[in-house]
Amino acid sequence: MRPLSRGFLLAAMSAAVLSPAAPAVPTVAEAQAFMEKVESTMMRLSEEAGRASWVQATYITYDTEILAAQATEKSISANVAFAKEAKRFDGLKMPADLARKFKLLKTSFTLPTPAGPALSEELTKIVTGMESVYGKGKYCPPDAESDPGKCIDLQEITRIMANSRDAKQLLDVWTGWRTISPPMRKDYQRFVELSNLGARELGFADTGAMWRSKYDMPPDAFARELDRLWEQVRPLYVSLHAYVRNRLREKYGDSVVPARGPIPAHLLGNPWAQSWDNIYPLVAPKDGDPGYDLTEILKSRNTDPLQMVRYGERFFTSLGFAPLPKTFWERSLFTKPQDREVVCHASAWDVDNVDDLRIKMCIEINEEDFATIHHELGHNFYQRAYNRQPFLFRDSANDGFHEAVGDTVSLSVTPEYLKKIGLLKDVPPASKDIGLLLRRALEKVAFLPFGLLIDQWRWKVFNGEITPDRYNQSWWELRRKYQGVAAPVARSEQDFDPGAKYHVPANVPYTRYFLAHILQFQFHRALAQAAGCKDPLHRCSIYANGEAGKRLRDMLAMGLSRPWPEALEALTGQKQMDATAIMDYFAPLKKWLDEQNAGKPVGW
Ligand code: X8Z
Ligand code: ZN
Repeated sequence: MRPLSRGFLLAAMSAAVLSPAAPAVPTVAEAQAFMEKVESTMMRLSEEAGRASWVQATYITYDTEILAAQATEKSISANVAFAKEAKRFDGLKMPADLARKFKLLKTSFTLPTPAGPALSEELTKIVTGMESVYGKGKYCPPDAESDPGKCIDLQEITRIMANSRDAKQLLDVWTGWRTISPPMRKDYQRFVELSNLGARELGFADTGAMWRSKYDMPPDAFARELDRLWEQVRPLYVSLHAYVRNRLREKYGDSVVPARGPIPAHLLGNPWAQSWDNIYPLVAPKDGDPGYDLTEILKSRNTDPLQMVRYGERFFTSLGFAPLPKTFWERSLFTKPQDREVVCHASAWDVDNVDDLRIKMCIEINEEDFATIHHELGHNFYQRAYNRQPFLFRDSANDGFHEAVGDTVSLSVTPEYLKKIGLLKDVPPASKDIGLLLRRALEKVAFLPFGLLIDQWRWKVFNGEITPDRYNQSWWELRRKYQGVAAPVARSEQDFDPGAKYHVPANVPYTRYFLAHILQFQFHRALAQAAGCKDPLHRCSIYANGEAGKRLRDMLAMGLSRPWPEALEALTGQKQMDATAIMDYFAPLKKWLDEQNAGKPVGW
């Protein structure tokens, strides 16, 4: 992930200076010169902000927060000023590449700072501050009053939510984590006001409208595209939901899990109920369990965090990517430091926009983090693949593509692959496929409605449909509507549950992850085909396949230089995002789930 945004400084003033004569019509040469200045300034300020943000995220203090906010403010404000100045070239006929850069310039940041240093600084400070509050967040149970050592951080809470099967303890940490966010509520409200002010100055109706304008299609058409994709996958989700609800009823009883209603959010193995793979052992098919557990394997071999990352790197080099630079290993943060506060939420960085690649992660030795490492490295290999593009094209085809690359590779972490690299002795037979598919579905299919709803909430917050007095209530309405999940205890407007999810305080758009969960299956299907795999999709691995590697590398190298449907076509032959790939992948599971659900309530 890049730092909050990229920006640039100069030229903010030059166009708007009062001039008595009518301004001269600009030429293409002027537009070219302007864009060169934009790109070089932006690259420099983006690097400056990147370094400050890196230090803030890996060493949260009063000062690093201020320094990061200042550098970010400088970068974004310059970016915004350039976007405003660029208006003077509106209507000028210019070469397609140049015209594309002008278009991208207007949407290349997610935090539109309003004019004037006071408001702009206030806004960046709020966002940096909220991210820090989240990063430092801890749940201090009542007995921690006398002993602050009893406070627990998100890593510990995540571990408990993944492994505990004690409903009382789960409820305690679930509620406990949500004590970190009420203090952000006022800040969030102010952030929305200021960010909207900035978006309006740029000609957008609000910040959400600006976010939706980044997809090479009209923003409304993009929103409809999301609805279309969701309708394609919803039946699969609903089947999974019904099956899981039944198995949880068997485990926790009907006083905890209702027969027909939404599933209480604390029982799904994850602090936000966003992925459910940690409860696989609770819901595993009685005689279809594949019989291996990657977490156990990694732990029994005493795998350390660095070795986990090496596994990820080797997958990419097997596809023909160059190994990660030496500086990656020197500058990344792989484990949680004991002596200072850091933002543990995993991210990938490209600090100089060339090859100063890093990841920042508090790695735990388990299957979930094994997948997350591949996810983060996908960002890094993408970043390096497009580093010869002009600056404004150094990004993914759309943000869903960036999030999909590492996950695509993870879909190739099959039993056959694990055997090849010596982590697994015996590959489970085809009769165990339902177990394999169910485990994947708990990770990927369960995520889909969550991936969608975060921005459904934010878009309505930005456009004013959700007012601050309904922040929390409407959050839970959407959780219920899309996920069929409910808060396990009554919530109120004293709470601010959206703030307990990283991307809300850190202001990272979330629709990208929904798109990625559709795209990664589309990528996987195309690459498996290119690799000549004739097995069912979930048994195909592109590991060490030259043809698939080349297809992937070529697409990544395009960066943002062309509209995303062209990048998609280069990789898959299709111009549309298409959920049939994920539906094909899980088709045998869907059939099995529906058999298990026969005669039982489905839906909520
Ligand atoms: O935030 C992430 C990555 C960094 S881009 C770790 N993800 C989302 C999340 O954790 O909520 C990956 C999946 C969804
Ligand atoms: Zn990511």
